[in-house]
Amino acid sequence: MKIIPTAIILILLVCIKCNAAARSKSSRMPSQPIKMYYLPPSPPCRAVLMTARAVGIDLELVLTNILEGQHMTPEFLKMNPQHTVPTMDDSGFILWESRAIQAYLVNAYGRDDSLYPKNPRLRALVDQRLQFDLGTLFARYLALYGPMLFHGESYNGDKAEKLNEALGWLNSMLEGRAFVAGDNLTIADITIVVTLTNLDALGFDFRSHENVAKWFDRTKKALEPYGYAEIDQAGAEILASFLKKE
Ligand SMILES: N[C@@H](CCC(=O)N[C@@H](CS)C(=O)NCC(=O)O)C(=O)O
Repeated sequence: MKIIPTAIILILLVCIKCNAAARSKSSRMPSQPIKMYYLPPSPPCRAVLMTARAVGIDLELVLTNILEGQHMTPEFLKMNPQHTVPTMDDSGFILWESRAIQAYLVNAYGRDDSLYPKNPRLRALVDQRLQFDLGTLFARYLALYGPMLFHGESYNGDKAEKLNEALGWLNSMLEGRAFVAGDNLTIADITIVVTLTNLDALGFDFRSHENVAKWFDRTKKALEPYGYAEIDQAGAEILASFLKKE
C-alpha cells in the first residue's frame, strides 16, 4: 500500500478548518459539535464534509489516518467495529457509512428537505441514485483504480469498459434532469460528484457522455460554496498523485 504523505493531509486539514466560517448556519444546531472521524482524500469523507457544509452545521473534525492504523485502536473499534471512515459521533449517537451519515445530517439538521426530500417518490429516486453509486458506479471505479492506486497494477481495459457502461447508465438517468434525482441538488449529487471528481483527476474520459459532462460542471458550481475545491478536488488530487508517481 502507498502512504499518503502526512504533511499533505495536514495542509488539507488546515485548509478545511480555515474555510469553515464561509458557510451559513442551519436553523437546528446540534447541542454539541458533531465529531467526524475522517481522512481528507477519502471519497466518502469528502461527500460527508460537503454535505455538512450544505446543511450548515459545524463539525469537530478528528483526523484519523487509516494508513497509520489510527482506525484500528481499541477506542475506534469500540465505536465502529467495521473500522471505516467517515464515522460520526453526534452526542453519543454513532453512525458510519457515508450515505447514511449524509441522510442523517439533512434529516436531523437541514433547514428544509431539499437535499433529501421527504416526498416518498422524490426520496426514492435519491435513494436509488445513492445505491447506484455505492453498488455500481463507485464500485466499478474502485475495481479499476483500487489495484492501480494501492497495488501498482496496470490499467485493465475490461474493468474500464464496465465503468464506462455505468457512466452510460448515469447519462440516461440525467436525461431531462438538471441534477441526478430531479431539478435541484441533493445528497445523491454530492455522493456521485465525488466519484466523478476522482475520475476527472485520474484522467478517465467521461465527456462523451454529454449529460454527465454537463451535470458535472453544473454540480461543481453548485457545490463551490460548500467547499468543492478545497474538500473534493484537493482530496481527489492527492489520490491521483499516487498514480502519477508510477
Ligand atoms: N461504504 C463506506 C466506505 C467506507 C470506507 O471503506 N472507507 C475507507 C477509506 S475511503 C476506510 O475507512 N478504509 C479502512 C478500512 O476499511 O479498514 C462509506 O461510504 O462510508
